[in-house]
Order: sequence, then structure tokens, then C-alpha cells
Amino acid sequence: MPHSGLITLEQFIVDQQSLYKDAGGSLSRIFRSLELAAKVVNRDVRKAGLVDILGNHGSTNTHGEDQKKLDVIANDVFIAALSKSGEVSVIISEENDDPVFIEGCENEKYIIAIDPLDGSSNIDVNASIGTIFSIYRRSSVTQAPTAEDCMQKGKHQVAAGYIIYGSSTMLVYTTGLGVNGFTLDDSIQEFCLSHPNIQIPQNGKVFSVNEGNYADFPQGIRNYIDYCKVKDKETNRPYGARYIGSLIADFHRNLLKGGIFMYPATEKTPNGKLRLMYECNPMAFIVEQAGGMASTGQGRILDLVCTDLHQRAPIYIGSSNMVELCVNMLNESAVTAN
Ligand code: AHM
Ligand code: MG
Repeated sequence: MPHSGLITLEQFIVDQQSLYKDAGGSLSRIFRSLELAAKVVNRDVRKAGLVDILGNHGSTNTHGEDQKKLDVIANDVFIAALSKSGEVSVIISEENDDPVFIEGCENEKYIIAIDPLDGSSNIDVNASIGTIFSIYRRSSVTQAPTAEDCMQKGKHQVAAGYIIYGSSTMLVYTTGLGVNGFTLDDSIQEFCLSHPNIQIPQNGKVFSVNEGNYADFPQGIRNYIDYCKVKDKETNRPYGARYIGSLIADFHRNLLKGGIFMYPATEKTPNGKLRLMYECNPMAFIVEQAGGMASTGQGRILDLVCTDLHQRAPIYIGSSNMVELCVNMLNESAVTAN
């Protein structure tokens, strides 16, 4: 771990608090709850193979997918912790069809969107999984919150981050003042600053996409994938292909090393697979804060209008030069086709 002295997440947030628009401590309390929930889920993920918390829970989520037991546990833990913070009026979760309105917190100003355990198909095979969170402020707190209050553009996020339960556990977040990463030191159970001011390289050597779907991708994306594989000394090609199938793990690697992650639209899935509120928007906020780019192929992810809390969006995200070229190739080919 690079040395930055011993700065815990809690200390870091306190030190930064005066820089936030809301210096009243609400955001810090929310972060404390997220941190606590992350430690609990980390403990459960680490012992998943030892106790009976692997496998399907027997229920399905809002997208008709099987819920894994750990998905359900993580959802319960994050919702309980955030509810107790006393600062959050409503939580949108991948695992709940409807927004969860927090009793007694109708006048609180924060909205949270979470994917409590992303990449859950990887649980049973011991690959990295994670939690994604995104925080918004309500425009007014004079009335009880509604689902419409939550349908904000990603550019209005006040904070976003993720926790990766990988070979070590890390929490990476932004409040719009750059991106910082904290590694959980198991021995003292504290997240310590390990990756200050993360900057994504403008060019990378990795492309991440589920290439099994190649035949269904738009022509421009097929062209870009072909381009990634061509030998060219000057541009360091061919690029390496890396795809874990766990957004956080793929994103985290590319954030640190450079690269592009793609989940394109296809004819069958015109909006791709990933969800705007708790997958695309938070990652887009983080990558932009780290100097990278995130696009739907038509425009900035953070400008996309939300019309459904569980809506999906195509996504091209990562090193700015790579995303720019990929989106250009997508659009050039669309123009030629018309
Ligand atoms: P999940 O939220 O049900 O885990 O699904 C999202 C995951 C992402 O983590 C990952 O990038 C993507 O699904 C992988 O999808 P595919 O298996 O179609 O490549
Ligand atoms: Mg997910």
C-alpha cells in the first residue's frame, strides 16, 4: 500500500468537511453508516464459503433475476445502517422494486441509490464483488419524499462510491473534489487512505467487454473491438482483454491502470444491461472526477434523464482517449449505415 501516513476514512471526511457545500455533518454521518455496513458485509463475504450463505435465496429481484443469499444480506445491512443514520429519507436499491421510504425521516434531505452486491454471479466462484452507492440531495424537504424526487440526473449527485471486496477490501469515493481510495486494514478494522487523488490514465492498454455478445453489438463497437486487437507499435496495440463480469472489479482495475469498459446496447437490449441509478451514474461521477469519461454512446451518462428508477443505459467508460475514440467509431458507423 503506498504510504500516506495513517489517515482513516473517518479522519479524512472530517478534514474535508469544511470543503463540502453541506458542512453540517450530515454527509459525514451517512458515510459513517456506509462504512459500518461495508465492514459487516465484508465480514460476511469473507466467510461466505464457510457458512451457508452462498447460493440462491429463492426469491427474484425487480429484474426477474435470482437473488443470492448474500445479495439479500447486503441489502438488509445497508438499508438498516443508512436508515439509522437519520439523514436519509429514501433509498433506491437494485434489490427492491419500490423506493424504501425511511420512517421518521420524511424531512431528511438525502436520497441514496445502492447496488448492495454487484457482480453477484461471481460470489459462488470467489471472484471480486462490490457495493455501489450514489447520494443525491432532495430539492425540497417540505413534503414527504416521492419516487419522482429520486429521478435526478447523475450530474446532480453529491457523492458516489463503491466498496470492492477483492483480494483486499477498498472503499473508493468522490464528493466532487477528486477521487480517493481507502483500504481496509483488517487488523484495526479501519479504512485507511491508500490511494489519494486517483487519476485515470488518458490511454490504457485494456478493453473490457463481454465479447460473447460481439455478434449482437452495433457495427461501430465491433469495429472498435477489432481495432483494439490490431497490432500497432505506436498505439501499443493490441490491447489486453480483461473481463471479470463484475462491474466494480473491471472498473476498479481500469480506473487504476487505464482502460475502457463497455456494455453496449444491442437490438435485443436497446438500453444495454447496467442500471443508470446505481451502476452507471456513480461510476460515471467517479471516472469524470478522476479525469476519465463516461458515455451512453449518444452523450454524457451524467446528463441522461431518469424516467424509471431501475432503467438501464448503455455505457462506455474509462480512459478519456479510449472512450472518445470508441464513441466516435460507434457514431461514424451509424452515420454510414443511414
Ligand atoms: P448484477 O447487478 O446482477 O450483478 O449484474 C450486473 C453485472 C455487472 O457487475 C457486470 O458488469 C455485468 O453484470 C456482467 O454482465 P454479463 O454477464 O452479461 O457480461
Ligand atoms: Mg449490479
